[in-house]
Amino acid sequence: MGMFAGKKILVLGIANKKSIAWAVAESLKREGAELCFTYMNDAIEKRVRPLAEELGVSLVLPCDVQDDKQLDEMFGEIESRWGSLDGVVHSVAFAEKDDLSKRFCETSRTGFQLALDVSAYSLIAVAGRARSLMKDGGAIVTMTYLGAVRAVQNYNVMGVAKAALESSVRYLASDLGKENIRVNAISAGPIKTLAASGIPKFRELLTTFAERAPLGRNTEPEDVAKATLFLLGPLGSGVTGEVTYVDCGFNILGL
Ligand code: NAD
Ligand code: 0WE
Repeated sequence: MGMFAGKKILVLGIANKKSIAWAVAESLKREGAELCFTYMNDAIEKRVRPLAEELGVSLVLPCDVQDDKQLDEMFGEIESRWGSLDGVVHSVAFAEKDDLSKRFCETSRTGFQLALDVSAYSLIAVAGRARSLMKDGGAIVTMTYLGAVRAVQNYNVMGVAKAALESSVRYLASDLGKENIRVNAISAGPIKTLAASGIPKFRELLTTFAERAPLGRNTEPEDVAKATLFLLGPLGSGVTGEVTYVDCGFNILGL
């Protein structure tokens, strides 16, 4: 029997097979979980439906996290189809592309609002709704990056959004603990996904990272998936409000 047999898990943030959320979904399925996938628009729906089919996932719902109505409808649908929920994987982030290459001091008000809305507020919006379906308690895991706590060149407003996300993890953990709902984040090392495409010098970043990281290699989506299953499942029962680094040790280094 798998570690997630009979567990109902909502996965937000699959765009394609390179997505971190896809590696997490594959691992959850292997451990017997029942899954729900979401997509933000028609273009992503075209990619996500075949992936859901491949894993035998029949619950695939629209959800642009900037839209309260879509969030309400998605959780309404989960309630009528499943009646309860055990876990959420939140693997969503977005900022204006220009804001990840311009000078940070040129970040616009609207660019700031977009990045924080999609990448940080969405966790609060999701947790607030998932809560009422987690009748036997539950767990929520989100994805963050070192740029939340260090000034990483070009990460800019996304770093500010991830700082807000990591802080929200602590406040949500503090608030939802009484309902036996745990909330944690994984801080992953850089991985070549859709969200990394078009980032200036991302290849160089990966090369330098593998040279310097204590484990001498880059982070793989499977590394992140394993730690997500730990935090989401019974092995993580005593862990909440944490940011767990899954980055081959990169974050521990000084110069
Ligand atoms: P990805 O592009 O595969 O996933 C990002 C997802 O966010 C996509 O599925 C996209 O559809 C979704 N999304 C964007 N705007 C949305 C909206 N308004 N509503 C709903 N969904 C929306 O890339 P990824 O690298 O797998 O990113 C997943 C998470 O991991 C992100 O939070 C990212 O910040 C984080 N992360 C990535 C890396 C990396 O190097 N790739 C490292 C650390 C953390
Ligand atoms: O969180 C991320 C990426 C988030 C992201 C990526 C994009 C690219 C396409 C958010 N919004 C957009 N908008 C787009 O239009 N990562 C952790 C990956 C990443 O992005 C970087 C990094 C790393 C690592 C940007 C600059 C420097 C390092």
